[in-house]
Amino acid sequence: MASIKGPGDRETYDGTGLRIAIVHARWNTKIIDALVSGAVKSLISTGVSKDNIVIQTVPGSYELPVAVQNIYRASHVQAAASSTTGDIAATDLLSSSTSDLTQQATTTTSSSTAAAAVSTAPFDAIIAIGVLIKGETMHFEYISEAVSHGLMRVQLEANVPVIFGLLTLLTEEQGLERAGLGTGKKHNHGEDWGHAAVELALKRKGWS
Ligand code: DLZ
Repeated sequence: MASIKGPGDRETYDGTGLRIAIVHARWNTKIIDALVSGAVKSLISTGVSKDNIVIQTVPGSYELPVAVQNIYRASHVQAAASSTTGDIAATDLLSSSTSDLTQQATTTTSSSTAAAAVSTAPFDAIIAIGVLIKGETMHFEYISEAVSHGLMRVQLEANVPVIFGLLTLLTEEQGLERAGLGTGKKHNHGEDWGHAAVELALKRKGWS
């Protein structure tokens, strides 16, 4: 019998003008890279500008909650500074707070186009991506639970959508399948996370 599991039909959402952060762990890089690419691809497909997608990395999944919390806070600081000076570049966020490891989703846009497209508003949503693979000890259970609770806590306390891109895997093969790299039906969960970020970002604007 075919599986009934899946995200269901979704409406089409217009991500134009949204500013989205992706924070990802570096452990299990092959799977991570595919998931991040999937998320970026789907964000762009909805109209989010490449210049308004900020990517930060952390060593492992355990660091995701504190990184999400800080990048979101820093984006508010940047937005406030920008509204007084009017000319702070998006990348200044990085030096003002979480200074390491950030990159714009693209660096190839011409300067005039980038200047028009880059937003300095606080992030509308943040996608947290990590890949935990069960080993021989209880490590996996502790980190999975801590990160899940941590991300939920951050999104409720900060009132910003934090998309749960944490894969908790029993085998590497499960991860490859979910990143669209497996031998079965190719589906990249990162794409779902990008769409979820846009939908929640827009709905949150409507709720507030
Ligand atoms: C230490 C560790 C291990 C064993 N496995 C993973 C993993 O599968 N996925 C992951 O994202 N991170 C792993 N880590 C690193 C921890 O998340 C964390 O970075 C370190 O314990 C330092 O706090």
